[in-house]
Amino acid sequence: MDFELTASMMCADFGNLQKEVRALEAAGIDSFHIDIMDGRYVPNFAMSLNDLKYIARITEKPVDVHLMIEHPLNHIGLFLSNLRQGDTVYIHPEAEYHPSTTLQEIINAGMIPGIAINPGTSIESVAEMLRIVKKVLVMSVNPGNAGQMYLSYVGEKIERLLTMRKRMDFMVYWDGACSAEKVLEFAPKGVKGFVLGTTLLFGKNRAYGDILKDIRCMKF
Ligand code: S6P
Ligand code: MG
Repeated sequence: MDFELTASMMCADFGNLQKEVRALEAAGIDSFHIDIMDGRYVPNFAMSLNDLKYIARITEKPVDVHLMIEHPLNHIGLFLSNLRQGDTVYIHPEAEYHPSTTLQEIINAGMIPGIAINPGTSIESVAEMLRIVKKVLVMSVNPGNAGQMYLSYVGEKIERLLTMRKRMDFMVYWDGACSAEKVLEFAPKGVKGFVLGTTLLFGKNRAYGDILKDIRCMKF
């Protein structure tokens, strides 16, 4: 089964960030997910520009930046200038007056454009953007915090996006409360990647390599 596993770095041990990155690389993680927050668009701060710079500098793996900030266009250059071609930037369309302009900036810089859609955001409200982006990050929890409960009404939206994807050129990614059961159910349906946080990867007292191996070896 071909799917990607991404580490949600806001859940990592910040006292040992370099060690965490190395351990996840050795465990076979596909990429690093960086949750940037401004305390306004979401009621939390989590990670910021310096965390992104540090992780992007010490790893060769792709980085995906999840911008949970108001008006990302105002600061997009700061983020883009610290990424490599092929890294991903997700914006939340409702945080921007002209999200298509911001997405175009991301494309012009050679990065992969993505939108993150909240549990309460309908597909209809982002329909045109599905023609611009390469990735759709479906939030299965409300944005802002790790360790929340899966919101089951999001499942139907994911199924609809997976059907639409066949006619368009985007891939669907999962963010929030991702368990092994969700990977088992949704990878075969076509979800391309899963962001792993406290539900499955961090704080488990198990080696990251064993956890990732168990996920990849499940009987799909
Ligand atoms: C939430 C953020 C996510 C979380 C991740 C945590 O605002 O975008 O990336 O960090 O979902 O995973 P978990 O398993 O703790 O919910
Ligand atoms: Mg995220």
